[in-house]
Amino acid sequence: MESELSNKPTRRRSKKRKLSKRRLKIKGRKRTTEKGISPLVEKYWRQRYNLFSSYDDGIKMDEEGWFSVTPEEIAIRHAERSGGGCVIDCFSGVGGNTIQFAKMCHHVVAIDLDPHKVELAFNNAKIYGVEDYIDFIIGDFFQLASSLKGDVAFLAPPWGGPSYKTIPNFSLDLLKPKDGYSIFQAAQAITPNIIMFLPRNVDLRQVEELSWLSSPPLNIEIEENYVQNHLKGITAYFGGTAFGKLNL
Ligand code: MGP
Ligand code: SAH
Repeated sequence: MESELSNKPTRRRSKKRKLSKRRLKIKGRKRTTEKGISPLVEKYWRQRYNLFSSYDDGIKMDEEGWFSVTPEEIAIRHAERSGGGCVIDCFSGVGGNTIQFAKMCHHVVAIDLDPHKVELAFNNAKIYGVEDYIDFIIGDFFQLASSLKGDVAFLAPPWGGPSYKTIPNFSLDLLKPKDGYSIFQAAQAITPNIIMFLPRNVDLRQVEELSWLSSPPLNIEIEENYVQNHLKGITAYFGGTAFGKLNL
């Protein structure tokens, strides 16, 4: 009876506990603002080691990079499926995918419209010691596509920001900077071996329709990508990348 009583928090004690919990929360928030982490980014910063296992070695990000980078485990999966040849990373961002392709493939061409992203990707590739396997290009994928050669084209375009998930059935028309059909068609100028990383709420019927843009239709395989049991995105593998590793 005595011990039961002593384990029971008195009103005063539980108030104290609540206060110290709140203090801890504020402390955590202070730490993230001190690091220049905006409230939008905080959630992704907490997942930083899932995004880059070598985060502490000097990885650099910007806001769009934080919410767009492909988690490392998924980027490894994409690289394993790419067959080891030359990969064109058409929207390379801060380099999450580019780095893993460079670790496993002969060569990578990494394209981004934003010069700052290319700087960040170069820094991040150096952290992983793979910068020599990558050609970094500041440019518009749509202008460059017809002059590019590669075994695989990798597409992880902007999804319109973190609010993408509020849409019940995400249409390919919502991809940026052009709709999914235009992005896919531009990639087909390079190769039919296309890997596309898409929102988990994407309209899968539309994704299948992309394979019909070719005659005969391309093989297609759709994969769900989880990190720690949390569905992060969908990958569509087309052409030779469907159903296993690409044979070169
Ligand atoms: P999320 O859904 O914003 O995060 O992004 P999370 O932690 O799953 O959110 P929760 O609220 O559901 O718990 C999940 C993953 O999608 C990110 O880690 C990125 O890899 C990818 N992603 C998100 N956005 C907004 C983009 C984007 O615009 N472009 C690309 N290429 N990938 C994105
Ligand atoms: N897979 C990347 C994230 C890509 S986010 C990673 O893991 O880090 C999408 C990127 O597309 C953004 O960095 C954005 O700057 C870039 N982008 C937008 N329009 C583009 C265009 N027309 N050509 C090339 N890159 C573009």
